[in-house]
Amino acid sequence: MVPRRNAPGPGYGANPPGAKGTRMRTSRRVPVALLALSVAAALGVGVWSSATPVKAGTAPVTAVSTDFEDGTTQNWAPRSTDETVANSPTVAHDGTHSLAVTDRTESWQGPTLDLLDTMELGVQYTIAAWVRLADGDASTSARLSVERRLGDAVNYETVVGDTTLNAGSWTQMSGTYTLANDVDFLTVYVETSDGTSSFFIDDFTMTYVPAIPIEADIPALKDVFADSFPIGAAVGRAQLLGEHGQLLSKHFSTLTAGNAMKWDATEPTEDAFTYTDADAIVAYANANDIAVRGHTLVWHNQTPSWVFQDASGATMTATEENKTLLLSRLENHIRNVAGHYADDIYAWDVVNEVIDEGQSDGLRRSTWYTVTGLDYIRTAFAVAREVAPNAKLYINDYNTTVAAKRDALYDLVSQLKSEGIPIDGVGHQMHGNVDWPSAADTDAALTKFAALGVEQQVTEMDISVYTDSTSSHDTISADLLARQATRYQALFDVYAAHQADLTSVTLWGLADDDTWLKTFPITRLDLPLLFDEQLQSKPAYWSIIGQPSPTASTTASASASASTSASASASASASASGTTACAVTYSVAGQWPGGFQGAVAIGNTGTAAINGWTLGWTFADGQQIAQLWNGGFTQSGSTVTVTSEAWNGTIAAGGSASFGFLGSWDGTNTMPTSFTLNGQTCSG
Ligand code: 9MR
Repeated sequence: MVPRRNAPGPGYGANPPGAKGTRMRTSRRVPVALLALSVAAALGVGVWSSATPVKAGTAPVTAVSTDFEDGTTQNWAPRSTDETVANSPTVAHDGTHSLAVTDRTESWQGPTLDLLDTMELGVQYTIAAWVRLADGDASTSARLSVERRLGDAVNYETVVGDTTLNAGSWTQMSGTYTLANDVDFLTVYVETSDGTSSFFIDDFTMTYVPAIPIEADIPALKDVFADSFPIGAAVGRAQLLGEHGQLLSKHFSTLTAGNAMKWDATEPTEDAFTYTDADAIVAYANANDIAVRGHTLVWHNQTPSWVFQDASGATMTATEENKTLLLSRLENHIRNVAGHYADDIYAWDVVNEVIDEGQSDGLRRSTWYTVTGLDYIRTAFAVAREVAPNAKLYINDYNTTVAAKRDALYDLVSQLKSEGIPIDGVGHQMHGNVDWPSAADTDAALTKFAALGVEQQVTEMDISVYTDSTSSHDTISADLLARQATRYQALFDVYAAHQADLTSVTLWGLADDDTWLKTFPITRLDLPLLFDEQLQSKPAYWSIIGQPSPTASTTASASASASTSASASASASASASGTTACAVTYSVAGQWPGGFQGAVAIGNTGTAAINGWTLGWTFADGQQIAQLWNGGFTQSGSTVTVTSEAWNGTIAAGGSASFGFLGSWDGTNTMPTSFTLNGQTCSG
């Protein structure tokens, strides 16, 4: 695949390392925990999955660590009966031992570790290992993957793509993985890309950062934009689980399957259709009243190679016979996939990225085009309309803010519409960055297509923090996040001005913990979405809903309460001057040796709104709060004072506000039962 770029912006084109390949998908079986979470999400109820660790916080927790210093293989085993896996004192990354794999006869052979009882569903793990070739072996590359099975269905998922190993030195391989499918077999393994060199691994770790609950009290995006357009996110199965699922159902009224409906996922081999992940996503959407965009029926990427092979297995050339074969495969694919989801999908990206403004006719020279001309587009729309008559049919592309690109797309859509091809809408992907595109160019794109009488959608929006393809930061500064917020706001202002033409705006991802921009155009830290890696709201979120980001006010309220903490806490515990109508629910959401997570809801049982709140209580057993969300807090001795944030200070009569925290305990963890609200005892 040839990376391409004709304009500023992050750019993309090739499959990034770690992308899911054309592997077989499992048959569908929704685990009980997932069903429980879906139902809970549908009800808007926060629950802890039994499969999810109940701890929360920001420090990584080690789930597995093997350093081989005890002289054993620490449960690592060979993948086959050929190779030998043994503890070795020959070399070590740290200490004196490592694990050696020798006698390999195939490149896929290597050391493997059973994770079935260790890895939890829906938790994002960082998996890392140090790998080294035997002395004297020529440089080669290795990759680290997960093999998961359910019954007879086997999947191989790359966690760390091909990584060069140099003779005589250790290389760290590190990547993230979230188990999103039910399994009855689960292992991690290391193999080489080719060849059969012996190699060593050492200091393998599998860690995770415990989830923080989502912010339950911040405005839901789907409510904020209810009068403008549905708002969506692109997701995979991992985004349906736990806190991710809660975030998705709280904020979004439409979703797109980021990969699960593409050709490589739905028809990996000819006429064998698999919908495991896509069906799970659609079921979640239906259970949570979220509309589904279909993405995508025809693309030049993520299409298995068999599609473009002629009857003899050779790559297709432009002959009449091949054109007939390719169009019949296309028709069969769309008949099945769009037909399968005829009642579930309200809009399909029928064709994706067919424009190349560098060509004199503006048409991408994909195999689709070179073998069939424009007929693949005509066929795709005609068949989609026939089998999914209720779906809006879209042509989707990136860089429509670039004049030459949008003009080429406009000309194509005009021509096809004049031929009677059923194109209902134009999708603007809107992959941008902190400086690009401008509001003026975005306005020009939406204005141009309004004149064509088609619907429009923003289909894949994200805002990279980088403006080039080479920079890389270890941390992203607050300034950069503020610049990102400004860009988001500028573009959403344009969308709002065009809301009559726009039938949805979709972000290309749910939160910064999972975005294609972490591996494209290079592997680097990128944070392009509205929610951060812990699923908490970013300045970009606050900018598009038109409210000040509480990041600043959190600090302000924390320092303000710090300066008054002595008197505030005294009044909370000792000098409550009366009673006020409120009911506080305090619960321990999870507890483990030394730590716990608390959840507090303040109910206003009076008849007037509470405008700004300060809640106080006293811990009986020396518990200490370490971190608190949806409020500012101080703790003086055993007395705790929590103050509202800008966005959750008002509690309407009959309404409630809630916050959560992480704390430490020792011996006993008695829950407080009496509280003060704004200096008065909570009663009622
Ligand atoms: O988000 C998708 C990513 O996980 C895949 O690895 C990638 C590879 O083709 O495709 C990504 O989604 C693309 C979308 O389907 C079409 N427009 C560009 C998106 C980002 O590459």
